[in-house]
Amino acid sequence: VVDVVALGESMVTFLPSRPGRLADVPSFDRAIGGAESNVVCALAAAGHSARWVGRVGADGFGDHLVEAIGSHGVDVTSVRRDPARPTGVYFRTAQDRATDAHEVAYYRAGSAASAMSAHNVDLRAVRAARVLHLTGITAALSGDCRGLLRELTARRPAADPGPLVSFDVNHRPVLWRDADGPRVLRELAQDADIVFVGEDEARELWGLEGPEAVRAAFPGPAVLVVKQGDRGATAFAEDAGAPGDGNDRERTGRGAGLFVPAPRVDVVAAVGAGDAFAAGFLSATLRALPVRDRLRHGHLMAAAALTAPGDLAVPPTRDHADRLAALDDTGWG
Ligand code: KDG
Repeated sequence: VVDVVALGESMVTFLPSRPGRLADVPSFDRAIGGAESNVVCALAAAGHSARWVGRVGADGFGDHLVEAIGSHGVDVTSVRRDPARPTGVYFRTAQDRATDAHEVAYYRAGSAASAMSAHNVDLRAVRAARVLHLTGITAALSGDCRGLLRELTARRPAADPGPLVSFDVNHRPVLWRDADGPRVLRELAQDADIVFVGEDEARELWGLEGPEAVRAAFPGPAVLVVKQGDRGATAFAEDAGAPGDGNDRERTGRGAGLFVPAPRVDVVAAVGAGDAFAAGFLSATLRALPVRDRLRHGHLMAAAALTAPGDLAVPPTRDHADRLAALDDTGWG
């Protein structure tokens, strides 16, 4: 049993050699992306045992993904190759300094990963973990992928529920070819144990304004984290620490959320920051740290990703992160 398994589509990512519109970028550098594998790569770097489960094509890009993700210390032995479908790829532009915008071009329709289902994925490898991390991106890929996520969230036997299910809503509007996104993502989030959602996503998807409104609409997950951009994040956690363990002060219960500001950083590229945040929060959760520290470790990992051009960044070592997380509030925000 590993600490964390993430299931989802990884893609070869092409990063622009210079800023500008997609139409004008002359060449691209190859990197790797994929929200779920980003999370396990960061967790492996933080010293956790981690596995990525997915499908890639029987092609050179698939070889590259398996090798590159494996080289981060992630177990890739359960990744399946699809001889009939290609590995997904995507291109993006640099983040515009004035507007924060960037362009993304996905080439992933009909990819090997979009054919993932409960019948062609190694479910034993998926369930042999303390935490299973999933995202809403997978739900947008196909009906089969959606069914697989439902299988892993809603259809857990009460007697043997398996790993804690972590779900990052990760709304990617361009990937949704039907209008089901808000409903499907709501159901998946409601059935997960730990949920990450951006304040902006909650507004766009469900018209919910602010962390308290999100919590009221999502009573299901034991832990709900609402990310509030560069300001910080609010966590609602009913299981934060055990009575008498010194964490009582952190226990926020159903009512109140605990807000922790984010450190200020000069953003190079925001892509991947949400994944890094989830990795930091999950790392601290696996170490049974108090909720405040879970949020701080999320922010620290996110800061590393925000200041790197690719989707992945080298996170601080565990010792370094612990020292930074222990700074009092004056060191934050
Ligand atoms: O969160 C970062 C991801 O968005 C990126 O790595 C690519 O998985 C990806 C996607 O679907 O956008």
